[in-house]
Amino acid sequence: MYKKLSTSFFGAVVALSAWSVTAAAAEWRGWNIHVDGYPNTIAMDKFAELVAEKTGGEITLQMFHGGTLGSQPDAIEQVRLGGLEIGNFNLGPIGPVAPEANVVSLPFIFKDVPHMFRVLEGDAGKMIADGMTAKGLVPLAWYDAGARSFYNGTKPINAPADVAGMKVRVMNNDLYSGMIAELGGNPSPMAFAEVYQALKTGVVDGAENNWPSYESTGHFEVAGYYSLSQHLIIPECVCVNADVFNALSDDMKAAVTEAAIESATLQRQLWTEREAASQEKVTAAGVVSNEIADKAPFQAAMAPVYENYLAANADLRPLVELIQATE
Ligand code: GTR
Repeated sequence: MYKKLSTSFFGAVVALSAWSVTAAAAEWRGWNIHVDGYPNTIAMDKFAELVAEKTGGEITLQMFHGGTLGSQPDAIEQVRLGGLEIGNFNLGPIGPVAPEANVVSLPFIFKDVPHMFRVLEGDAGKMIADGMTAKGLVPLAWYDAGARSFYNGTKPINAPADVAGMKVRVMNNDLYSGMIAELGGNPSPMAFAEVYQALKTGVVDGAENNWPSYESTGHFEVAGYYSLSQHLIIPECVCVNADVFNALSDDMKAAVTEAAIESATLQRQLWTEREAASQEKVTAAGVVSNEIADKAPFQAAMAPVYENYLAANADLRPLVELIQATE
């Protein structure tokens, strides 16, 4: 009798806890590499707030900023595998995982930031998003990361010959290593968090990034020449684990997507402001920046980078051409 009672009691407890697991709010963990006050950090906090609000508390998101949960390539793997639910990622380190997404890492593929957003909103954007989704990352919205330019501690860069012999940090992606090699430099793939020290100690001579990251990381303190090559315009995503997203009801999917899109609107406004503020700040601190009058030699030098990408991904030629044909 005692045994029977306790078994059924135990069964009831199991049933009850199973019920409460499904009914309980989902708690997501989110990754972001940037510091407090950075446009992406503010926008991801806003996203967390909107997710809770729009899902009526059914989904809550705890954000971990400043790359505290690991490097970007590791975090991308974590979100793909479900160790983390969501992240704000640059498409640069996603490229090695999803070939369609790697198209945005072809140097000079976009004319400018508005062109990039027009592409993302069209058929090419859908192909990129589908390619990422197939690899376990659903992009809910696109963030702005401006244009990336070269910086170093010794001289302004005006022509590819100025890059020759320079050791330049790049993000983890063979396209970027190829890009530096074609300019005659030595590429050094490295995690974002290590770049300041590497520049300071001369492990690398230079790096490349947009104005806000050049400023927020303090790289401008140790590499005071910023040359506006604008060779890469790479979008960023709010990316969620595909299984987590696909398990949501349609209402919940819509709520989370809406929250991401609203956060992107905020991020893009803040981005424009921060680009100007960062440029002003580093200039006041003594940074010497220069326009590059003739970018054609940089663009011409990238032909082998395109050829290699297309040789490895022949099926993606139409995607490249679609982007190039997009007005
Ligand atoms: C920043 C970007 C980061 C990271 C970083 C880097 O502009 O927002 O996600 O990719 O560049 O250079 O590693």
